[in-house]
Amino acid sequence: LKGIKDYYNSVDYIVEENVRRGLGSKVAIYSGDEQVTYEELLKKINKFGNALKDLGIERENRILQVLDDTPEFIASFYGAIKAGAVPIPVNPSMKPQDYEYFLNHSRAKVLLVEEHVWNTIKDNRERFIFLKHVIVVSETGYHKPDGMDYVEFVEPASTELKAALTTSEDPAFWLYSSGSTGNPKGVVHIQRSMEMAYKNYAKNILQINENDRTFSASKLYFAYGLGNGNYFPLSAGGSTVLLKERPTPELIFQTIEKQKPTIFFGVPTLYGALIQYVEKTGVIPDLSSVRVCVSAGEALPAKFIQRWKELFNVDILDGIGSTEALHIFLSNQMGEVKAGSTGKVVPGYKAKIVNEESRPVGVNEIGDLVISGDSVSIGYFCNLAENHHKFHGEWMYTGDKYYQDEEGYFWYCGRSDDMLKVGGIWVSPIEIESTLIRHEQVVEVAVVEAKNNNNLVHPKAFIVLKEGVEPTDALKEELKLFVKQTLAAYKYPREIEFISELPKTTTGKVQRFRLKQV
Ligand code: 3SK
Repeated sequence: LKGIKDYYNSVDYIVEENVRRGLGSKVAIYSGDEQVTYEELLKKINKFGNALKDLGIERENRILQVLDDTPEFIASFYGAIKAGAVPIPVNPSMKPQDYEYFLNHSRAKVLLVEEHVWNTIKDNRERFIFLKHVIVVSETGYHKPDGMDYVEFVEPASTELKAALTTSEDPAFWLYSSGSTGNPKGVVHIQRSMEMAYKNYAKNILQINENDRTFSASKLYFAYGLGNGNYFPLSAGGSTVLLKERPTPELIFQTIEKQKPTIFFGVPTLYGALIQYVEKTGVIPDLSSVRVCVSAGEALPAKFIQRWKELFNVDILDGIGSTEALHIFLSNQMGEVKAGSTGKVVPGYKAKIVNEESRPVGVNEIGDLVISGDSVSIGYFCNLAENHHKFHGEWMYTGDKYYQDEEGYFWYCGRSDDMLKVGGIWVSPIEIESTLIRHEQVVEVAVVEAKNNNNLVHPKAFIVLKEGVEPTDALKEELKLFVKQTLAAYKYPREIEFISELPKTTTGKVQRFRLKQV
């Protein structure tokens, strides 16, 4: 056919290939007491894709997916992609006005939504100006005129579906990137992105294979969780363990002991909470099934890596990725962990650190991290200004400040806009934070820029203390001294404020911009 080159649909690579190579009866998804084999998953995918087509949905039409981590999430995500439509998974714990933004900004024609979320937004339906159909996922069945029940929607559809004639560069799905300021941006990913992120990171770094069973505490709507708990294990012919509920330490340990995953994925705050939970209860859960753990989202304090190893005898590989890159592009590697660093470039990506003139900086010099690779987004939907800012030819500005040491390891110094210039010298808030976090009374800390009476910049630390510790002035002085003894004196926090918790995004990143306004 003229106009169609290198026909490719990602569902073929990620799911169908497993059935072709004889893994049809293998369990692909463990979800509570439910198990879904590859054959069953493919049927569910085909039914959802056909049901969308029966509804009149055409290729490139967008579907907003507001779902918990369940087999329906995975089946509808791939069903839409196979039919040529474009699913957009978003967080099911947002506020009603956020869904209005996602629906209107994406022009989604279909909303696929958990009943508990739909109940909070259905009264505003006339404000969703492009929305045509609502499909509700409900435990008891949804029988109201304002939406179709998911089970009844897919029930009459055929289990056979021929994939849409997409190419490797057709849009496959979007994710919304929250960023630290401004409205969320619609990050467009193409059909080949998932295969590329899988090969680059999951195969090269995690050496994932069909014997692996992954468990991600980070949810599937998040780029990190989407790889960890969906297209990584499925592309490998392995299995995924899904947790529908909010991942508390107790539930996470119970799930690991019950479902016996081989790879566990979390974020730094969660590892901190899991360690605290074990120290508080005095019970060490059985993590012997887990061969490797992964952390991303923000820099993992070295003390968490050491403590985790003491408790469970397993390494945590720290890396950094982004919604725009789809997954991790810098990472520590097995047997080569430099605690506190973000490791080296993941094979398949290129990375460099540049100055304000976009020229590479020298060893140990801080600059902007830019990367390039085949899983990187083709751009933000309808956002020329941000596209110009972010994407320069093959290179993408990550917005992170880094330096690279003599051995090629990358060291995170904060977001480009979080860096402080104290007395004309760049200071990384992360460096001060990772010093303070080593103090035994400190649980969490965030450092931001503050100004003195002369409008001069200095570091200010917001600190969450261990339960029961008195927040005294004497302790503030002790903490200042603690930093002065470890770092160059100009880096110590001139101000300290004790706080009960740090403001965070829904994916667990500290929102330093909110602390700057305090
Ligand atoms: O925040 C990260 O480090 C990350 C990692 C993998 C995929 C997506 C993100 C945002």
